Amino acid sequence: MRMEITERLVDLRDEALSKVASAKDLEELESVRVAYLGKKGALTAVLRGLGELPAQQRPAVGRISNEVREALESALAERKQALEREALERRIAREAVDVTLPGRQRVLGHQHIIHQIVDEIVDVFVGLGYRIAEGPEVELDYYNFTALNHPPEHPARAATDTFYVRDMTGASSPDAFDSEVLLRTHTSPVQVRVMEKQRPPIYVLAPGKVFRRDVADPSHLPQFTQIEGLVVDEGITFGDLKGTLERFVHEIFGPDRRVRLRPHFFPFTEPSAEVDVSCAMCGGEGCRSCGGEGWLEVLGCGMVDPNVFRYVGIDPERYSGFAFGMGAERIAALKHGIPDLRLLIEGDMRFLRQF
Ligand code: 2U9
Repeated sequence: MRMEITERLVDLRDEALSKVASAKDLEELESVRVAYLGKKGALTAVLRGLGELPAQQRPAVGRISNEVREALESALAERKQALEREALERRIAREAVDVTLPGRQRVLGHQHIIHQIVDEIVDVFVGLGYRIAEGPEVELDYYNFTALNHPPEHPARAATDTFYVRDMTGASSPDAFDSEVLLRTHTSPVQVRVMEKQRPPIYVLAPGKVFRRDVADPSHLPQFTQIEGLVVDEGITFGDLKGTLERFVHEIFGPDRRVRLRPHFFPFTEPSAEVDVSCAMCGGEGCRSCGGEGWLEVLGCGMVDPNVFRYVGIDPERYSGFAFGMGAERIAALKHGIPDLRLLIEGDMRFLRQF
């Protein structure tokens, strides 16, 4: 009986120790522990049976039992430690950061080409002492047309050319016409508002969005960015206007470009002119890039019409002034050789990231 139980204990020990040694992870190790030392474990069952042994055999068998249990417990503890260390090493290897690797390149964003050109132009005029003025994009007919000397039947007022927000036509009041609400078609109303509030000398630049009922094509956009300038002071002449525009052209397009003025008509200026800059490709000879003309149209300008001064209560006998206007998209297109204004607003990064 004693031999039998001793052999059984030794067999159990060998079997358990080999299972401990081959346990692949902590979970498997725990099931080995439960299988031998748990409440219903094989070794526990043997130890429970000790009480049935004859009294003189108990000490010797008890000692062997304890040795087997201790051997198993210490093998379990040792294997547990080894498995935990392996798990930790695997985790460290998995989470390791190679600080010698080069950093990931981040794509840097940049200002849109339209805003770049607006900033460049603003800088030129701020350098000449102008202030920047802003006003509402949703305007009254009075500021957009009437105070700018547009007669009631002027074609630009037509609903086919201008976006009307609230149509007051047919309202009973005699000045209902002037209170129509529209999307401004130029930034000129900004300068009208400046002149209403401020006495000369006035040197302002008004950049901002404007809206016209045009279908987009290579040279037109229904919404674009206008930059207008206005100077009102004593003794301002057409020569001041020409000198200012030459300075602008040389700063934006380069000192070698020449400037030419052609007579034109605008309701708010008299005399008025369109301004051309000599073609960068042929220098004025005429080539394919300027359509054989030698010149490219960049902006419009003129001396402020005395009627405009009367609307805002500035004395045209004492003061004179000049004004000019340009489309920022058109300036950007001329400067960078962009063949179609629509490219500027389509948001195609393959195009935009070039600037
Ligand atoms: C006030 C008085 C006069 C602004 C002016 C132009 C000439 C002009 C066009 C250029 C291309 C519009 O963007 S465009 O289509 N503008 O040619 N603008 S003079 O004259 C003013 C402005 C405000 C009080």
